[in-house]
Parts: sequence; structure tokens; C-alpha cells
Amino acid sequence: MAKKPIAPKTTALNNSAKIENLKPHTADATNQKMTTDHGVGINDDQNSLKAGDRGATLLEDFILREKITHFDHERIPERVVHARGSGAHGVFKLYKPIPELTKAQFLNDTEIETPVFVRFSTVAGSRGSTDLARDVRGFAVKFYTQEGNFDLVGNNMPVFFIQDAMKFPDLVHAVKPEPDNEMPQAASAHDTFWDFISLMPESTHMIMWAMSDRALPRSYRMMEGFGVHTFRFINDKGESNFVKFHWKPLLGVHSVAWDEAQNISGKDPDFHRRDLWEAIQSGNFPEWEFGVQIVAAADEHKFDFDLLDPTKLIPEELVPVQRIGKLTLNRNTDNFFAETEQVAFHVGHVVPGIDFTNDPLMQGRLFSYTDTQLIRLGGPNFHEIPINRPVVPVHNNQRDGFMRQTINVGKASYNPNTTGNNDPAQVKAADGGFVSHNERIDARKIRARSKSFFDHFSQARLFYNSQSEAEKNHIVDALRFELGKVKTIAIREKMIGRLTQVDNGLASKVAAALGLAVPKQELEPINHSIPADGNPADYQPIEVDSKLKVSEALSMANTIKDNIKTRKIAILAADGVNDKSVNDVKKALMAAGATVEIIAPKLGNILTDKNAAIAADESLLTVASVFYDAVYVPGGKKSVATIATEPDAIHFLNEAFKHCKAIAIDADAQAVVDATYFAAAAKEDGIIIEGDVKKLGDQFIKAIAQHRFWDREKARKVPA
Ligand code: HDE
Repeated sequence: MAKKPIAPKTTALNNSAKIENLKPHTADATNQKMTTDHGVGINDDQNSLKAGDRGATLLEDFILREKITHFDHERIPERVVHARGSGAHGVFKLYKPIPELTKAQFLNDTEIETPVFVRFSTVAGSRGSTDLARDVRGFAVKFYTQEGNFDLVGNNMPVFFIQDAMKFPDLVHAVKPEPDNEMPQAASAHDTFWDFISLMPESTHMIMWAMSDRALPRSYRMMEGFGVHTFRFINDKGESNFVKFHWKPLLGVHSVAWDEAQNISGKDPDFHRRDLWEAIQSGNFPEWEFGVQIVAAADEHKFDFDLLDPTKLIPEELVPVQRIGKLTLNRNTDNFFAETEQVAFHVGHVVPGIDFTNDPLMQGRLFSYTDTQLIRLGGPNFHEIPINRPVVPVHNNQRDGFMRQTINVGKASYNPNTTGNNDPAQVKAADGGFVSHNERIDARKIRARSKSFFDHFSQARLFYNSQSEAEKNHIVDALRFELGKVKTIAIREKMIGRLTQVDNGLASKVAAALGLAVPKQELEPINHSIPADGNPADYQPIEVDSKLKVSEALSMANTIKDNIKTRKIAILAADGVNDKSVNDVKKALMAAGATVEIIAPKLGNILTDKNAAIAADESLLTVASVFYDAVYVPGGKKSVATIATEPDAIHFLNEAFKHCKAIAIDADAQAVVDATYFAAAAKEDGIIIEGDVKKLGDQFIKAIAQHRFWDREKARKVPA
């Protein structure tokens, strides 16, 4: 079970250091005159300059040319991966100093509020693709510390598909739309992806995560974050401990159903972006606790997996996650492009007290991020873009280049120098100069994979075995869907063979839906990623019999389920709705922290049975049940009669049932239940039919907190 958060000292949240830092670059046109980019007042922004009333446009028109030219150059290349994202500002506050582990100042002073900028993303889709694609989510955090920027560029899953950076371009080429026809968009359900995966046994653990509900978050606010790689903490004595970073959402970890995800993708591709924006806008600031798993340097080899292998996690049962601080997102961006699009994260942005390991995936990333920013942001000065600037001064001898903003004074742009008093001066380690950990290296130069990376299945099994029944079924369904979309039968077969390495039951359930038999064993030697001169026998996966068979922390069934804060609840009502039935329940839900919307057959006001006007927030045409966590139908004769005969309202309820959501119905509205397809199942968990609105409210709140009633899927009654 997730631990209760440790209460931090309450101080007013402010991101002032970064807000001040952004201010000089912020433009507000309120009460300002319109000018060209060069400051000349514009008299007519409606018409181009022409030779006569009906004449040709003149080349002389510098105002038109400037406007069109700027427009022509508005787009920059999208990120090659993680193109679709949403960002927000916030603060990080430490709970307790950890000097024995790290000298990083922001992890040693509980008084400091470190400003942060966070960008969440999907991986495979283009900038305009849907938020609800089945995909990994990026969780990138830029800490603007007093010792420079620290970027924790993580994901919502703790492991990765591959072990070596060498394979990253192959992985991304395989998952992106296929090169001949640019299909499918933002989806892994196609031949090239599964072809690659079927040939890469090391991807098996990550595939379990990617096919699980973790790939369909209910909200960015309700997902975990992981640094994935093992990092190092360095204390002021120069001692190193290994560390894995975690973000634990205080709202718990929750997902939507696959059918729901596909629906949302059509109805609101911005679903996660909107959810994040609206939560922050309405003061429901998303919060995560910052967790660390620490492994002493001396214990590096005590596990049955290699700490440097990014396809492995450290089970929380073996090394508990210590929660050391809290991240709060409290401010939306002023300008999406300037901030979210131009922000440049890099695994290599670390501060003294944090260092890298030899994880071969991480090592490759250390090269990739600056390289990609150079082309994406157009040159070497992207660190001067306001969102990327640290909140501390920057001085060095880097000079010039496209779009240089800084006007460096003086003659010296080299070191050592006498013309500038040898400034800027190097910084002693004791004063905060970065010193790399003096790891001892004594090795031959080789191009190879460590044998300690060859167990590809035990943690895939651990993950699968740790899932609840419903979660396992969802993995089966996801694999049936994804492999069902694969056209090449041999790829499907190879994947079924692979799944037998995880669980025979899983393999046979997936195989059944594909009309395939489960092979007795792998058809061919399993590892195809072998160098030209390699001997296949040397590259076969090894079997490790891990002592730990189940890890509770890996199942979302064990997440926080004790509140309904920020949940979105729909009330279906029409004219004549019972005043008490609608208002008392609405009040109770709101008092518990939920957001409630009245949905009526049309927009405008509805009148209660006491003739009081209630504004409809939405109409049945503008929304759908997939936008809400739960639905309530109040009493009131006329309203009930309208809702019971309104096809969109009944569809709304049927869909909420299908997606296993909490449904509450005033006993007076039995006619509405009778019109649904779940009338016969109305006694199930999560369906409350009650005449006493106080009781109804209490039961409904408890039910919504459960998030979903996956039992409804049993016996495949509903295809969620
Ligand atoms: Fe990234 N990754 N990545 N990645 N990654 C990028 O950088 C790369 C990996 C992650 O919101 C790119 O600025 C390589 C793991 C996030 O702006 C690029 C390898 C993890 C984001 C790049 C990896 C990540 C990126 C594309 C394997 C989780 C979005 C645009 C060696 C720990 C950051 C850009 C944002 C973005 C390269 C693997 C997370 C091309 C070569 C593992 C969250 O540089």
C-alpha cells in the first residue's frame, strides 16, 4: 500500500525565482500600440499596400512581408520522440535534508522552494496526435536550483525496451508510423514495432508495462514517474551511493479502459492536456512525492540483476522508496510554444551531488539530448531561451552562434587570460564546482553486452504475476489487440513464443484470440540481436530464479483509493429535477473535493421542481461519459421521464457501466435504470440506487474513490 504522505511545513507556494527570471522576457499587449518587429507603429493591419484599389500588391510593403515571413517560419521541427506534450510550472519542497547521501543543495535545505518546469508527453505520436494513445508517458522535470539546472528526464514506467543506446534509433523507427505509408499514427499496433520486439528478448519486461493499464493513464496527475536508470548520489566526502528516482502521485495511480481511451481519442484528443490545465487553473494543484531508493556502493552486486541494466527495476520489497520531498504544479504556461515547446531537457543536466552511472542506455542519452536540441532549436544558444535559463548567473567563454542573446562585455573570451583578470574564475569543489565521481575504471575497450544483462524474463514474470486479475486480463486484451493488428503471421507466432517465457496462460489466452497454437518452445534461437561474428550460443537469455515472486507496488490495484479529490462527476438532469436530490448530492460531492457538472438535454437553464434555475454546464451533445469518472441521475418526475427517454442519456449511462464506473441513481429514477442495458445488473458493486440522498451521497463517494469496478468485466460481460 502507498504510504501516507509526510506533512511538509506549510509555506506559501511560490516559484518566484523562475517567475522573476522569466519576467524580462514576457510581453503583455494590454493597452499597447501595435508595431512591427522593429518598433514602427502599424496604421493598417487589415490591408496590404496595392497599386490602386484593385491593383497588384507592392513588394515595397515591408509590413506585409514581415508578417508573412514570420508566419512562414513559425514552425520548428517537432521532437523526434515525445513530440506531443504538455507543460506546467511548479515548486519542489524538501521534507528532510539528506547530507549523508548527497551534497546537492536543493536536497539539503527544507527552506528552499526550488522552481520547476515539468513536461509530460506521449512518445510515438506527432505533436497533434491524441493524448490517449497506448504509449509510455514522458515525465520530464527541470529543477531550477541555486546550483544550476537539474533535469530528471523520466518516464511513467520504471524500465525501458532496450539495454543499449545503440538500439534506440531502431526501436523508434520500428514504433513510428511505417515509412512507406506513414501509418499508423501514435500506435504500436503494427508490423514493424512487433517485428522488432519479437526479435529483442530484452524488451519483454517493458512490453508487459506497455501492454498494461499504465499505458492508458486517467490523468497526468495520476501517474507515477521514474528516472529509470540507476544514478549516483555523491556526498560532500565524495562518497557515492546508487539511487533510483521516483515520483509518487498523491491522487494515486489510475488508468482508463482501452475502449474508453479510443473513445476519448476521437472526442477530445487533448484530454490529458485539458485535465492538467483545468486542474491547475482551478487551484487543484497536482502533487507528487519525490522518492529515492538507495543502494550502498558496497551492495552493487547483491541483486540477481544488474543495477546498470535499464530493463530492470529494484523491487520496493528489496529497497523501500524513501519519500524525501514534494513537487507541486501550481502555474500554467503563459505561452505554449515559448515554454512547453522550447523547453530543452537533458539527462546530462546534473548538479553537484548527482552523477551518472555506466548504464549503457544512459550513456547514449548523455550525447543525444544536446545534439537533438541543436537542430530542433536552431543552434547552440538554446540555453538562453527564457524557459531554459537557470535562475543563477551564467558565465563562461562560450561565444557567438545563431541567435546569441547575451552581450558579453570585455576582451577576454578565453581562459587563462590576463586581459580580464582570469575571470570568470573556476569554482572549487568546496564552493560548488562540479567534480565527476572518481570511479575507478580499468578495462579493455570492447563492443559487447555484459552477461549480467542476459536475464530478460524474470522481472517480466514478476510484473505479470503482481497484477490483479483485471490487470492481467487487460494485458491479455492489449496483446490480442496489438498482435491482431499485425499482418505478418510469423511475427505473431514469434511473439506468442516469447510470451510463453513470461507465462503460459498469458501466451495461450493471446494465442486463442489470434487463432494460433502455442508453440512448445521458441521456434528459433531466441536472441536475434547478435553481432556479425557472434556465436548465437553466447547470446541466449539466461534464466534467473528470483526469490521475489510478487511485488505489491507493481499493481495499481494497491494504489490510494481513499478520496475523490478532483474527480469529475456528471449529473444527468432535465426540467423538473428534484431540487434536493440534485443539490444535496452535488454539494456532498463538491465538499469531498470533486468537480461536478450538470448535463442536460440542451444548454441554458433547467428549472427544478421548486422552480429554481440551475445552469447546465454541458449538454448531452457536447460531452460523453468518457470525460467523467462517475455519473448520477437525480429524482424528479419530469426530469426522470425526459432522461429515461433520451437516447444520448441512456447511452451515457450504458457506457459508464461498460467502463466500470460508479453510477448513482435516486430511487425515484428507477425508470432510467430500466431503460439501460444494465437494469438486471443494477445490484452490482458501484451501482447505487437509493432514496435517501444523504445515504446515496455517502455511498457514491466511497464508490467513486474505488475508481473502477473491474469485476463487471468478468465473464466478458462488458468489453472494457
Ligand atoms: Fe529520451 N529522448 N532517449 N528517453 N526522452 C528525447 O530529446 C533518447 C529514454 C525522455 O519533454 C529526445 O529533446 C535516447 C529513456 C523524455 O522534452 C531525444 C535514448 C527515457 C523525453 C531522446 C532515450 C527517456 C525524451 C527527443 C536511449 C526515460 C521528452 C527530443 C539511449 C528515462 C523530454 C528531445 C521533453 C526526449 C533520446 C531513452 C525519456 C532524441 C537516444 C530511457 C521524457 O534526444
